[in-house]
Amino acid sequence: MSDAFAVVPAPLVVQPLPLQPFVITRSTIVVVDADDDLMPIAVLTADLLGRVTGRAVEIRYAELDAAGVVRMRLVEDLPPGPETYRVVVGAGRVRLEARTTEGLVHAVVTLRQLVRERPDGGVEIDAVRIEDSPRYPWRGLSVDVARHFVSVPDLKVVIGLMGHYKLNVLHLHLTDDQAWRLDLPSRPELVRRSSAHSVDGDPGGHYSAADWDEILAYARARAIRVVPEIDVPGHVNAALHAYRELNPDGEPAAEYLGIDVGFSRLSDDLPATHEFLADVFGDLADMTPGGYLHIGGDEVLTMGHEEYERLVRAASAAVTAHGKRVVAWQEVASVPDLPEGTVVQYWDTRVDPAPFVAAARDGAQILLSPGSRVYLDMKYTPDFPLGLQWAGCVDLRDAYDWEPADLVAGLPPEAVIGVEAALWTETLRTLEDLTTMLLPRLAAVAEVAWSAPGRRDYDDFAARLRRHGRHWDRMGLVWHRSAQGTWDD
Ligand code: TNX
Repeated sequence: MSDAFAVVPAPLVVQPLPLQPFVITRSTIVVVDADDDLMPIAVLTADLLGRVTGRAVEIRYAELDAAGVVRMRLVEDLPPGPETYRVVVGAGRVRLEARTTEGLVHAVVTLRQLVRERPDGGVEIDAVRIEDSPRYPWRGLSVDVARHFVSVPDLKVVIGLMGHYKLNVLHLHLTDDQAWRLDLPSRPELVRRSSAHSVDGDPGGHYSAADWDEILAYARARAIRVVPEIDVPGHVNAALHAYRELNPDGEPAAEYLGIDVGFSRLSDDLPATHEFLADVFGDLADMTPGGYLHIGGDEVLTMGHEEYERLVRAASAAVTAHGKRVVAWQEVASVPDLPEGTVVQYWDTRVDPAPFVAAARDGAQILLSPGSRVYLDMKYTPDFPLGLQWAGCVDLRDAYDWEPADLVAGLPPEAVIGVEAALWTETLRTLEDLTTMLLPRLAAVAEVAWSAPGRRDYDDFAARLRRHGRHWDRMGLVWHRSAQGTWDD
């Protein structure tokens, strides 16, 4: 694929057409069927074209199919798949078509990546027909807003980047030893006592119910679902600090702002623990339109296995009681009889995957987040100023050059529901830090999750990504010019 069609992730079919480019001018308009669900997408499109041309672009309803029109509509004559879409550019028209609004959002994103600025300052799109559909239905990014708080405006930048690379699941790690970041009506002390700080005493914060709705709406407009995580039964010091009755001695735990893991825990034999689990997952279910809640389950180093099993069961039951499905880190694979449809998230490539493979054979769905590939909090290179290194260094090519179906020996490929990158924030304080770690690697993970193996080639990817570097610069984003990429000077 040439740089002219620098779409990332690589679409299934890109067919250049022998027609004149579509030139975006003052008279370009967006035309859409009179359908309430389509209007937000039409607005997104008009906004995008407006930014490119520097003037407002009009939206009109249906009827006309004239020249200079970007026409978007829902259609049925597409290959199967809920996210399938088609973009056809040529003969003075652009057609964006999909079966669902999610598909249409993908079409708009692809269109945006196709827009080229000519040397004379004009803006055009080369004639092309693109038909596209993702490999995996779950293409995620997990963001740790507990270790360092991420404000709503900063989170929107991250969500915007996710949308630009067709990622569709934002997993928010909302609680940990250091802090609790979402206000829950039944447990007001959580954010009141445990959200003021971040790691090292840096400033903290939390999301109010109104902030939460804003995040959900911003994500939904970009075809992104939110999967919130409350991490139990370990990583709970913030809760033990806020509610004294969760501690066996009845004394509130001290605030913790370091970056050690594995020391805090709930106690199965305290009745308060079970009330707490029912309350927090009940509130979370009420506040979350999506079908999944993440219960954590990772790195509980101070508890016997039986107690761990009982607490994972209790948390899972609190989730399923509200009609939601459970997501949990790979450690829960050791718990027998997980609820039907549980998603188990693989992360630690250092441990024996046998229990994990067994859980998959038993029907669990598998989400792949191998630390050595998609932990975007790992350093790019040993001397990189930000990030950790426990899973090794992850440079651009490491994030790109792996095959999900071959990652874990013995894992049935059909059990894999998708791929999720993770951004832990022990060392990340600012939006610039976040974007430095995300870009360019997020684009690599997105292509692994979206594009079929036969469509993936590192050199081709790196060539396409060059144009994305220009785009990030234009957006004023701080990013890392990995030595493994090819960038403008
Ligand atoms: C492991 S991944 C953790 C997190 C850390 C991360 C740092 C996982 C389930 N647990 O608590 O933040 O490593 O890379």
